[in-house]
Amino acid sequence: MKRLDSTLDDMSGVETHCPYCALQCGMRLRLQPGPAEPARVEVTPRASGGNRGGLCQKGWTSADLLTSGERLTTPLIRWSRDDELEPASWDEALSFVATRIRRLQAESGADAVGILGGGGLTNEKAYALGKFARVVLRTRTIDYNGRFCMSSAAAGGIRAFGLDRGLPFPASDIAEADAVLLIGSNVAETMPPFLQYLTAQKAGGALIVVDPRATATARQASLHLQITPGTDLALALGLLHIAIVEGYVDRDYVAERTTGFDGVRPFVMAYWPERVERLTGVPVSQQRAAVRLLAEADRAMVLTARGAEQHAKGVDTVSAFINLALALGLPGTPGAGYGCLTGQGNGQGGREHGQKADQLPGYRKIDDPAARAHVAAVWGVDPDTIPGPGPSAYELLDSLGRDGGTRGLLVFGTNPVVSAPAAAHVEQRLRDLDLLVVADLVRSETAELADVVFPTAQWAEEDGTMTNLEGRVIRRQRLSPPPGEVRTDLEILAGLAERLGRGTLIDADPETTFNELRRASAGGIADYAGISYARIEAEDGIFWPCPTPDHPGTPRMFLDRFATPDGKARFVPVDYRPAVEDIDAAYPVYLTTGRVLAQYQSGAQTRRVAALRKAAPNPFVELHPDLAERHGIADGDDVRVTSRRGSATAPARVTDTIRVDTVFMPFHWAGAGRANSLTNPALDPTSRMPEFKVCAVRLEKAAVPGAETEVGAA
Ligand SMILES: Nc1nc2c(c(=O)[nH]1)N[C@H]1C(S)=C(S)[C@@H](COP(=O)(O)OP(=O)(O)OC[C@H]3O[C@@H](n4cnc5c(=O)[nH]c(N)nc54)[C@H](O)[C@@H]3O)O[C@H]1N2
Ligand SMILES: Nc1nc2c(c(=O)[nH]1)N[C@H]1C(S)=C(S)[C@@H](COP(=O)(O)OP(=O)(O)OC[C@H]3O[C@@H](n4cnc5c(=O)[nH]c(N)nc54)[C@H](O)[C@@H]3O)O[C@H]1N2
Ligand code: SF4
Ligand SMILES: [Mo]
Repeated sequence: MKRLDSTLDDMSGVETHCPYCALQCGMRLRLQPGPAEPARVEVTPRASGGNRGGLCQKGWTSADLLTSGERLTTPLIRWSRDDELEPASWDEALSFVATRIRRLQAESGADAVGILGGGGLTNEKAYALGKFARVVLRTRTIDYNGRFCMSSAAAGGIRAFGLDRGLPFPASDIAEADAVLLIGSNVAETMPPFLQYLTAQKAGGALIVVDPRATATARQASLHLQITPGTDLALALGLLHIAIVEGYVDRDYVAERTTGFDGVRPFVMAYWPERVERLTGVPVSQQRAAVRLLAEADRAMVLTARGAEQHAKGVDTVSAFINLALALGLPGTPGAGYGCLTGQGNGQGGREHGQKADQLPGYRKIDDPAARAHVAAVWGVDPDTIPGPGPSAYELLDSLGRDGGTRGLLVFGTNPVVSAPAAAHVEQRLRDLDLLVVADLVRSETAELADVVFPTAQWAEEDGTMTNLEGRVIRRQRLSPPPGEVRTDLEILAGLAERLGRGTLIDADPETTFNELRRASAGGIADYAGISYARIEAEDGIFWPCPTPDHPGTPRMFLDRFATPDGKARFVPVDYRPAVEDIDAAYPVYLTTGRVLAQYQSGAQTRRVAALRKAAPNPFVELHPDLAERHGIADGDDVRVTSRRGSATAPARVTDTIRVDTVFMPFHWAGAGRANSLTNPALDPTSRMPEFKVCAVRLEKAAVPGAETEVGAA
C-alpha cells in the first residue's frame, strides 16, 4: 500500500479506511480540485482488509460530514449551570477542565473523575485514554462503549480459547466454508460487503441464520430459524444435544484438542428437541436440519453477533455456541471455526489497549502484578501508582452524581444519551454530574449536556491505526488537517495532561504513541511489538499477534494450540435461563432493538448526512400484521411502546417478516422515538453487558394521531 496513489496527478490523495464499522472497508480519498471552500473530498472504494472493494452507503457518503456546517469548530463552555454552551478559546476550555478536575479529586479522591471511551477510537487514542486515566488522573474509573458491544463475545472467547480475537481467521475464509451458522447478525444491513462471503454458501453449501426477523440477511439463508428473542442459549444446548444423540461429535478432536466435554454433557442432555422447540419456537425439524447441515459440511463455521450476545446471559450463550463448535471439531481447523463479528470501527483494537475497566495494554489484566510491572516500566511510573480495576460502563453511568459515585466524567467517542440502556435514567445521571466534558465532532445529545465540549478532528484529518474485525491492524491516513481550531483527541489529552502537571506522559503524535503502544503490548496477548506504520502500509495490514519486526503476523490462530495453559480449548458447562424480563399480562410483547443500513449507532454522525437522513429519516416500530390488527394499528400510525423503564413513540412499520410476539425498534434516534428509553439495564454477571436485545413492552396506538416524533439531527 502506498501513501499516495500513483494514478493521481496531484499530491492530494490518500489510501485509508471507512470511519464507521469494523469491516473497515478500504477507500481512497482525494481533495477535489475546484473553488469549493472547504474543499470537497471524493471517496472511491479500494480492496483492502475485509471488503474486497465494496462500500456501503455510509462509506460512500462518509466524507459529507467533513464539510458539514454542523460540525464543531471551537471549544464550548457552559460557565455556570443555567448558561448555554458558548464558544471559548482552547486556553479557557483546557484550564476550566483542569481546574475542575483538580478540585473534584481534591475533595472526593482520584476515582471521583472518570472516563468513558469508545470502540471507534484509534488504537493510539484508546491506549492514550487508558494511560491518561491511570497515570494522569490516577483514577480507576474508566470503561468504554465496547462494554455494550463486544464484551460478551470477548468473555466467551477468553473462557474457551484463552484469548479473544473476534475472527481468529481472515474473513475471506468464510467464503470457502460449506456451511455457516450465523446467530443474531444482520450483515446485509450492518456490513453489506461482508454478505459476499456468506452468499458464496448458496452455491453448494448452507447458510443458516438465527434471527426473530426475516431480515435481508435471513432472506439469503437456506435455513432461517425464527427464534423467540432471548432464547438462543436453549437453542445452542439443543443443537449440541442433537449432535451428541445423532453421533456427530468429532471424538478425536474432542479428545486431542479440548477439555471439559464430560462436564457439558449433563446440561445438554436436558435439552431434547421438543423441549427446545417449546422454549425457542424453533421447530424440531429445523433444529435437526441445522445440525445435519453443519455436521455434514467439510468446513463449517459458527458466527455470533449482537443478537445473541446483547443479553444478560450473553456470555453463557456464546459459550454454548462455542461448545457446539468444539463438539463438531471446528475451532483451530483450517477453513472452519468459531468467530464473532466485531461491530465498531476499532471494536477489536479498542478492547485491547487499556480503555477497559480491568485492563492494561496488550490485553493484559490490570490486577496481574507482572502486567503492572511491565506497563509501569514503559510508562516510567511506579507500578504501585497504577490503580486497580474500575466499574463497568453501565455501572459507571449509574453511579454518576450519586453519593460516593463519580462526580466528573470525560467522554471520548460515545453518545450514551442515545445508546445506553435505560437512557432516560442515564441522562439524569449525566445531568447530576459536577463536571461533564465531551470530546466530539458534533453537538451530540451527550455533548448538549456538557459543561465543556472539545471539537475533535475527523478520521480523514488524522493518522493512526485501527484493528478490524479480523484482528488485522490497518492504517488510518490523514488527507488534510482539521479546519480552524479543531484539534485531535491526542492533542486534547496531551493538553490536559500538561495542565494537570503531567505533560510529559501523553504525546500528541500518533506514530510516537503507537511505538510506545508496541512496547507496552510486547509479550502480552495482543502483541503489536513487531507492527510499524511502515510495515502496515507495505503489507496491507498485519494480523496480531506480531511480536517481532520479522514476524509475518498471524492471520489464522489456534491451528496447533489454543491460548490456554495446556493448549486445549475448554468446554464450559452452561445452563439456560430465560430473559430477565419475560412477557406477562401487563407487558405482553417482546421488544428487540438493532440497526438499519443507513444509520450508524447513536446516529450522531449519520443523522447529519443528508443522503442517509433521506434513506432512514426516522425511528419506527416494526410489528407483525396480526399484532398490529389486535391493537388497531395500521402501517404508519404512531405507536406508543411502553416498558417498565418508560415509553417511546414512533410510526408503525407493519410487516410479516417479524415474529408475531415481537416488535423491533432501531436505536439510532434521540427524543420521543429513542428505543433505549425502553431497554432493560440488567447486566450479564461476567461481561456486564446490558440486555439490549430483549425486554417486555405493551403497545398502543398513540393518543394524538400523527403526533410529531422527534427526528433529525438536533
Ligand atoms: N448500518 C449499520 N451498521 C453497523 C452499525 C450501525 O449502527 N449501523 N453498527 C456496527 C456495530 S457497533 C455493531 S455491534 C454491528 C452489529 O451488527 P448486528 O449484530 O448485525 O446488528 P443488530 O441489528 O444489532 O442485531 C442483529 C440482529 O439480531 C437480531 N436479534 C434481536 N434479538 C435477537 C435474539 O434474541 N436472538 C437472535 N438470534 N437474534 C436477535 C435482530 O433482529 C437483528 O436482525 O453493526 C455494525 N455495523
Ligand atoms: N437498544 C440498543 N442500544 C444499543 C445497541 C443495540 O443494539 N440496541 N448497541 C450497542 C452497541 S453494539 C454499541 S457499539 C453502542 C454504540 O453507541 P455509541 O457509543 O453512542 O456510538 P456512536 O454513535 O458511534 O458514538 C460515537 C460518538 O463519538 C463521536 N465520534 C466519532 N469519532 C470520534 C473520534 O474519533 N473522537 C471523538 N472524541 N469522538 C468521536 C460521534 O460523533 C458520536 O457522537 O450502542 C449500544 N446501544
Ligand atoms: S460496511 Fe462498514 S466499513 Fe464498509 S463502508 Fe459500510 S460502514 Fe464503512
Ligand atoms: Mo457495537
